[in-house]
Amino acid sequence: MEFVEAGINIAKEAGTMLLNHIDKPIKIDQKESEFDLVTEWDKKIEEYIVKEIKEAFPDHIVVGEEGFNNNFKSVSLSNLINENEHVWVIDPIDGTNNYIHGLPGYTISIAKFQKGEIRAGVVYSPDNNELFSAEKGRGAYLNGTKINVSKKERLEESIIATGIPSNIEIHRKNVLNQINMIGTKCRNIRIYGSAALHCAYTAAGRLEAYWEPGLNIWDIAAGVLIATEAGGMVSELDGSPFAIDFDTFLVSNGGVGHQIIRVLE
Ligand code: LIP
Repeated sequence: MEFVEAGINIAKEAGTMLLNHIDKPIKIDQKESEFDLVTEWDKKIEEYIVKEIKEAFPDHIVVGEEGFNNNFKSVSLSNLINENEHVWVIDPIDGTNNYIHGLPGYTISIAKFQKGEIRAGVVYSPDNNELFSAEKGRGAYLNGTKINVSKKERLEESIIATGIPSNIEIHRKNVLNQINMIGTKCRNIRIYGSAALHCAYTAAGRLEAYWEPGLNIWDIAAGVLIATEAGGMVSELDGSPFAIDFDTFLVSNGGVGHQIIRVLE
């Protein structure tokens, strides 16, 4: 309980900081390419979250998208997460492009692992004050009310989300081909621009599934727990089990996920 509560309080405060600056000029830098951006607020929010976690739990390890503990050198990220008792994995702004463009749908994502297992997860969407949370074995919640994945079983009645990766050569081309295959079989496709939000919306039964290749663990760790605690299923796109060093990612309400795997085979 103390981990999810800490995550909720930190995410809410971070969300308020983001809302207070959304209409002000912000400094933007490139990461790998001009399609892959980071703002001063990604860095400031990460610093804030790391400081709060370290103050509350001084012996815990924190890994953040924007670089905190993010140069794994000799130890891979999955080893780091699997071999340590307490590891937090955070994305200060998932959906940075939405934040830069003044669009809704950016989120703060905070996950707490214990020896490689995701035990607590929080995804906060500040612009509409929606907070999704879960603790292992205790269900998933939206603003304190229990949520469940949808019961739809046919692609034809399903809204499926995907994401457009910043890596053009491999991942973006794959997704565009996959949209061709899935998009002709489902009710419609959505792209909100935040992996964490897509997982949370699947957990809440708003989407039937979400897939994307080329993500990082900080994009989806909290969302994975929230979705599975809501009754959802996570795997790779070929149906193989989800692991911390995953390559492709699929979260669904279960039934629709199996159909997506078959369509993409
Ligand atoms: C982004 C995602 C987005 C996805 C991009 C990227 P960032 O994360 O959540 O949905 O399509 O591949 O990873 O960079 O905004 O934290």
